[in-house]
Amino acid sequence: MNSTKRMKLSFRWYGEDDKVTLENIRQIPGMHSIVTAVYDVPVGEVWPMESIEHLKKLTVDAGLHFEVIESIPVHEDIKLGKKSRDQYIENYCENIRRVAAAGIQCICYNFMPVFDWTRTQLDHKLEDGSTSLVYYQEQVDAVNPLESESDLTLPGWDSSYTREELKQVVAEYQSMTEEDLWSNLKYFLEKIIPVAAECQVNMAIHEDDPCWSIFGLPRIITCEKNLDKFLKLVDDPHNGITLCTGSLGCSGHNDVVKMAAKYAALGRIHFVHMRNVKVLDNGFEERAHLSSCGTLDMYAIMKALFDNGFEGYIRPDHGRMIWGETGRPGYGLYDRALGATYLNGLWEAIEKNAGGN
Ligand code: DNO
Repeated sequence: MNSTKRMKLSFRWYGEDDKVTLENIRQIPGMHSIVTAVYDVPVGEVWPMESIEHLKKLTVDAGLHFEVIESIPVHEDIKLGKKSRDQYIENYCENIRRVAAAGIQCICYNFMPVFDWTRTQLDHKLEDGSTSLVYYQEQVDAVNPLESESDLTLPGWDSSYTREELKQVVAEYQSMTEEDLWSNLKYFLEKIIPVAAECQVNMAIHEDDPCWSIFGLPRIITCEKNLDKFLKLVDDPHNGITLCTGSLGCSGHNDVVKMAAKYAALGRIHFVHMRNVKVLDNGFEERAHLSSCGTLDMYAIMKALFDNGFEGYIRPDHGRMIWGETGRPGYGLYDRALGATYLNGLWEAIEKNAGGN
C-alpha cells in the first residue's frame, strides 16, 4: 500500500463556556479539527450566521479547522411525525446550508426519542481512583418517567424539559412503534439528504446510546441489521454514520470491528467516536481508551478503518476524570488528550506496518 491515508483527528469543544480552551486543544499532537455547535439556540430553530461565523473565526484563529458540527439536534416533532415537522425540517435544511457555507464538511446528529445518551452515574470511582460514566440497568429500571413520584433526572438528558413536559413527550412516544420511527426517519432523510448532497456535506447519524430501548421508547439505530436498513433508506454517500464504538460496543451482540470494516469499505463512515467500555452483565462502565482497559479491541477497530480506506474525522470520545480535573463529565481535557495520543499511536503503527510513511 503506497498512498498515505489520513484520518483527521478532532476534538469536541463546547464553545467559549468550555473550561477546555482551543489553545489547550491545539497543543494535542496531530490535532486537525474542532467539533462544535451553536449551543444557545433552541432545538429546531435556525442558527444565526453570525454565531456560526464567530465559532469559525475562533477556531481558525487558534490554528484549527472548522469542519465538523456535533450536533444539529432533530426536533421531537420530526421524530414523532407531527404536522409541524415540515417547518422544522425546512429549518434543518437551512442550518445545513448555513454551516456548509462556513466550510463544514460533516454533521453529526441522532434520532433518539427524547433521551440522548443515558448513564446512571457520572462519577463512578474506578480502581485507579479516576472517575467515569457508568450505566447499571437496575438503576435505570428504578426511574419511570411516567410516574410523577419517581426521580426523573438521569445524567445526559435535556435539562430544558420540566418534569411535566418530559412526562408529556414520553407519553406521546408510548403509542409509537419502531416502524413508525423508521418511517419518520425516512421522511426526514428524503428531505435533508438532497440538500446535504447539494452542499457537499456528509450527514453522520450517531447510534443510540445505549443501543437498546429504554423506558419502552423505540430506538432503532442500534445494530448492524438496522444500520444496513438505515443506509438503504436513502442510498446516497452523503447519508452516512458516526461510528460510535462505545454506543455499539456496550452490547455484546455488536461486532464493532466487523461493522467498522464493512461501513468504511462502503464509504459511509464519515465520523468516528472512539472510546472503550467494559461490558458487564447489568450494563457497562466507560473506561480508558486502551484496549486492555475495557472490552473493545481498539487496535482491531482502527485497523479495520485503515484497511478499508477510512479518511474521515475521528475523535477520542468520553474520557475519565483524572489528575484532579473537574468539569463536564466525559469531556475533560486530560483523559481525552491521552485518548487522542493513543489513537495517533495506533494509526501510525498501522500505517507504517502497511508500508506507508
Ligand atoms: C455524548 C455524545 C452524544 C452525541 C449525540 C449526537 O457524549 O456522543 O450526545 O453528541 O448523540 O447527536
